[in-house]
Amino acid sequence: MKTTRRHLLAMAALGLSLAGTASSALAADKPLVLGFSQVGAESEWRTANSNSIKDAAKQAGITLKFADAQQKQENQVKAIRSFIAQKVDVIAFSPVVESGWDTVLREAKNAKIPVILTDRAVKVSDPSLYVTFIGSDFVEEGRKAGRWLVDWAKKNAPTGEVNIVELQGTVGSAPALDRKRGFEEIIQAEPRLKIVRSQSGDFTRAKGKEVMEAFLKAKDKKIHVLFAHNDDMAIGAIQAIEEAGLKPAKDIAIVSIDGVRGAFQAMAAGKLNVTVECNPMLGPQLMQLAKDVVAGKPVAKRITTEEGVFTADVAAKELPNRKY
Ligand code: GZL
Repeated sequence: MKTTRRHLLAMAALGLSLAGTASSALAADKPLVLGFSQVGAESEWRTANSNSIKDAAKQAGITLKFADAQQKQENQVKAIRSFIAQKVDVIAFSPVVESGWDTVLREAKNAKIPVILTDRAVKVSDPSLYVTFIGSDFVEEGRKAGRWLVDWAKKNAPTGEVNIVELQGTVGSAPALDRKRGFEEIIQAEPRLKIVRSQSGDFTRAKGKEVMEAFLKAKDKKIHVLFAHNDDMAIGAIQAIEEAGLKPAKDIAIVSIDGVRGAFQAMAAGKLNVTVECNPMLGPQLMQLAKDVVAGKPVAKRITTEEGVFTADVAAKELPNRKY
């Protein structure tokens, strides 16, 4: 059969279009590249959060570019700019503080790279600068801590002043601002419950111990309760309380937040009264969100995680079940 020139051209065009489809299909099959800027490695919670993200990326077949900012905002800005230069498919980050992100997020938007917030929120002038925020409700975590303390005071200090010292998280961070807000919202109903000293321990054990030592040295007010914005600072404070010759959870009641393994061990040892859970295992949800966002699927603007409250009496039983 004589093959006309037109026929050959048609076959060539068909071949090209198939190759084109094939190459775009191959392109579609190339692993999604996610650039992730992590706050740092300041606490047990953060370590569990990072492990969850790394493990989930492997499971999901996603190429993860992971940058540890050592709790410095300028390092996160640098990392995000690097991800933009590398033309990653999607950027995610846990912002160390709430403000100062508009410029770099606008650069990502101009580069048409979607941004997912995990763990902590940002305050920006234009909410379209990020696609979605997945993380805990820190105000509610603060309320839960406050509700536990109001109940504890009714049973253990039914009359008189209850002096509280507070170890705040990183200055300017969403968890520090919101946990304080939620806690104060609840305790204000009980004027006897007073925060007499409050200072940042930057979410670390070392700083938590150092600030608690200073609180204990002050001696101007008897300390009845410690409210710590995370378990690592509470564990550092427990060391300071013991070194001062006092019994943690007995001479000074301690309410904390995160629910890390170290907190369960402290509760089982009778040194911590309660921890409010803050779930760091965001990895699997983040990877699904990254795929959905890149595929152009609609995603909720705000996704919160379900969390509980764990008191010392259940710690030993619960410890084997803890995933972080
Ligand atoms: C909370 C997270 C906080 C933890 C701390 O989601 O941002 O940062 O409570 C961690 O342990 O350092």
